[in-house]
Amino acid sequence: GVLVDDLTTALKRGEIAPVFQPIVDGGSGRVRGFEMMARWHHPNLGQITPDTFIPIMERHGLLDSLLTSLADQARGKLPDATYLSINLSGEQLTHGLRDPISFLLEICHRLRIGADRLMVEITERQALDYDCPQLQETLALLRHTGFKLAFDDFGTGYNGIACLRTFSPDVIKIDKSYVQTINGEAIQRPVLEAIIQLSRQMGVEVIAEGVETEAQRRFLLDRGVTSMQGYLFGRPARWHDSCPLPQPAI
Ligand code: G
Ligand code: G
Ligand code: NA
Ligand code: MN
Repeated sequence: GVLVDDLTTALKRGEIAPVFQPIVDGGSGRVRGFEMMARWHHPNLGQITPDTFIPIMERHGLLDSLLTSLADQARGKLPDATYLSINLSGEQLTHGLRDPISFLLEICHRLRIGADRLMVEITERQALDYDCPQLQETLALLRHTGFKLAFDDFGTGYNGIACLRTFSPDVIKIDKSYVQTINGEAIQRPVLEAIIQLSRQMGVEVIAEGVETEAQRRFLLDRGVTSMQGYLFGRPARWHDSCPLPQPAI
């Protein structure tokens, strides 16, 4: 198994690198932003998936160092007029970071972007503690500072609709399991439709995750969802200096 010492070493050696997946306007194909995700290339074991090492890093308070390292590696690379979306754990916001806002401003500084170009994704998968006044305050301050707040994996967690009211995020990212119902099992599709309608009524922007097919793209556009992310448009990829902007697949 992977040990925390391995992860500390991996961070020092720069073995954990960022990949970027485009978030596009599904109508025109224009790139609106990128989600940054961690990839660990272990010298002996090869690629290790985030599902393996992110929880360990979270338990040992290493996610802040991880984000700092990823930001340094991405410095100055974000194309003009696009935003960068990063993943933060609820744990980082409630217990890990002493001053989340200062930390995020420092991340922006490292990236060489303004706060208005940073989107912070918080997974809805783990229950957020609504009653935690400190979390409410932090999320409100986060938005007030100009960062965009997104709820990730929306529809998979425990909080659902209530957390929209409590935290009023700018964006929800509809989990790919719902997007996959578009050409697959019809049974969950009404939930997808309800999430789309509800977010429109609440003025929350929607990003559809895991868009893989033309049928899904059309279905979403027909319902006014334009922001899309998925293999149809581009996989998470390394961002070498020579690498041009990922081209839309449509
Ligand atoms: O990256 P996929 O390609 O496998 O991502 C798996 C999971 O790991 C996702 O839930 C994603 O949010 C999470 N993840 C990837 N990179 C990071 C990171 O840098 N920080 C945090 N907190 N989570 C990440
Ligand atoms: O939890 P989070 O939403 O941050 O993680 C997104 C995960 O979804 C990552 O592991 C990413 O590699 C994966 N992903 C991105 N686009 C697609 C897609 O079109 N299809 C599938 N199956 N997975 C995707
Ligand atoms: Na995410
Ligand atoms: Mn997600």
